[in-house]
Amino acid sequence: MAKGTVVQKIIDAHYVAGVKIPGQPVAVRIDQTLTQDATGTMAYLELEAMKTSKVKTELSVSYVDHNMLQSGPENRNDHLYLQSVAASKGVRFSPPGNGICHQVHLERFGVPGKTLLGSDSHTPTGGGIGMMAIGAGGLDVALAMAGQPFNMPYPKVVGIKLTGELKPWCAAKDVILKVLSILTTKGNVGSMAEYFGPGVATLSVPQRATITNMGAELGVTTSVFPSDERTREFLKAQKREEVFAPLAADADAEYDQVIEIALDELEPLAACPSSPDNIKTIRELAGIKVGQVIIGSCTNSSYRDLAMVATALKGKRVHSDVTFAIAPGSRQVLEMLSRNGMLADLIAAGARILETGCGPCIGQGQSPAQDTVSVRTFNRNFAGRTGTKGDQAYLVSPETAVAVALTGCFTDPRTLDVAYPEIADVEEFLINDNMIQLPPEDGSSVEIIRKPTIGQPPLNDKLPEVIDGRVVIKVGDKITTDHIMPAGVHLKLRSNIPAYSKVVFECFTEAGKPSFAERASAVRDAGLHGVIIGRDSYGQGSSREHAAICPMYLGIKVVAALAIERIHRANLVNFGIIPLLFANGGDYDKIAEGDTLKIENAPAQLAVGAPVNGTLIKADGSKIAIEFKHQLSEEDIKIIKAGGRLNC
Ligand code: MIC
Ligand code: SF4
Repeated sequence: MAKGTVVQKIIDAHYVAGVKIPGQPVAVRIDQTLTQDATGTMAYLELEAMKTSKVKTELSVSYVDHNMLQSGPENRNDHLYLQSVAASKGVRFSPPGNGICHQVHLERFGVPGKTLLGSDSHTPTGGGIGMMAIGAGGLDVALAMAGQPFNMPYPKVVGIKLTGELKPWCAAKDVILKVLSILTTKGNVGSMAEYFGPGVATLSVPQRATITNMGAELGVTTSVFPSDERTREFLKAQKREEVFAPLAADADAEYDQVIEIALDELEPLAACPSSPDNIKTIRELAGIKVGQVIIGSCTNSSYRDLAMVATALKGKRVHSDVTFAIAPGSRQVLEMLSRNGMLADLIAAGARILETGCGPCIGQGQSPAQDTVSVRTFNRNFAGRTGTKGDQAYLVSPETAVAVALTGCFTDPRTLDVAYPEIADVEEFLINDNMIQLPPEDGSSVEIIRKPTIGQPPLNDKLPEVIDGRVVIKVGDKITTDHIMPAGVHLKLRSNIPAYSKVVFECFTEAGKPSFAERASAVRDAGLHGVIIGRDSYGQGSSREHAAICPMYLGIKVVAALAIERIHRANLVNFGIIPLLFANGGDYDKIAEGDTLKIENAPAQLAVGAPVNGTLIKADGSKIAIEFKHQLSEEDIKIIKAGGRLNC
């Protein structure tokens, strides 16, 4: 078991209850929370349902960064609700235009050694500044705002030892892509990643934040860097040196697993379609024609990244077959680039400047043409996430993106005839917090604005005695929450569960055949229960609790798979859906869509560590006994029996 690690020190300092043995439930105090608009409306509706008059955290911030297209009134309706509910509950509000939650939080609010819970899976960005920053479903974040501790399995700690120093044109993004090629996107549930070793000091906070941000794709609970002199310098440059606290693992710290990355041996890499762990070197891809390059997202839109891009492109013009877009991570970044002239260099080079926000990363515009290659500095390339069916999205560093933009094809940036722009740490960031809205001391008289598109989170029924299930869908490995609950053009339905539910598993709907929503509703309306069958690593990716709420609304009672990812599993529990695991992996093959899965005495069978026995009834009437296991805690079981947390 890990000892003397940064992870352990932060948990110790926030420990509330539980057993400090890997895999055992442990509860930790949460100092800060963040929400973003696409998950935030539900989170604050849930907070309201808890009758909390004022948040109990040291700091809570509500950001608007995802849904900003405003085609139709829904987005702005959400913003108004979020702004007013923030004022009423003691939450700071960062309005549209101020930046991506993770980037702004790192710049303006992150504090080394503190805990941060965010309703977005990339909350671990804060690990770059030495926070224990964890992504969770909106309901868990609402509970943290209400003063409840956060429950998680006590983690195994994967130590990632960094040695050497990055060579020119090799980037922090290549570090995390390398880690993804080793650890992959599956099998890391219940672990945390901790960076250590002499290479750490060679990386600035924004570079570290790129690495911890995309650690989300590993499926680890979070990733964390120590807090050192580079951290102090970053905070000083943000005029927040007073919150600096040093934090390092002990010299004799022990990790559960160690991997070593020699920074000086790295070369430019890409995550190829359609998984962040499908890694190749840029050399292998060299020459492939590219139609679109986008630089941005919470992974790679810091001042350092965009200053490097602007410097490399100064006086040049991007290739005429490429559309080239930039989405700056925050207003601080955009304002600095605009005041020092770099924005003009980018525009002159042919960049399309997008609003500061998530934008194309979540399919809000810039969908690529069919059968063309899109190269992005983002963190996710799940199939269809760009908004184009059959898309070919590659994830790269800003350095590689520059080379691709200039040449119109995959090009190793080290072969460019351009001097590598070494970007020194900023000594003084431009501080302008005038968009951050502080809540009044007493928000009780603030009127909360609820336009008609803001619905209430639906409630589930109590767990029935007998689950008379019908398998509504059977899917394969690595099903992401983007498969389950698409974003893109549907993102604006986040506050309207009945409407959003219609597109659950939309990517699997075959032309002319009933959709998942129609099939599930038919099962529900017949008084039966819906079942989803997944294979390995079900529910990867985002924290969107809609991937549980909408199936719940459609009558799903059980998700059975070989493995279920952490945040999604917690969301299922929160909304009263039982996350079961096959005791014998081979049983997966015996099940077909349309089969009946009966679980008798369901509440009595659900007990900590006990198996759950079900009967599979095939179309021909034959019966097969199926044994399931689960990792539910006492508390989880109580919640499921009640039909979800909102009923507790
Ligand atoms: C994402 O990157 O997938 C998102 C959109 O930021 C999600 C949150 C959401 O679905 O609203 C995430 O990462 O949690
Ligand atoms: Fe936004 Fe993309 Fe980051 Fe998610 S991954 S928070 S959509 S920028």
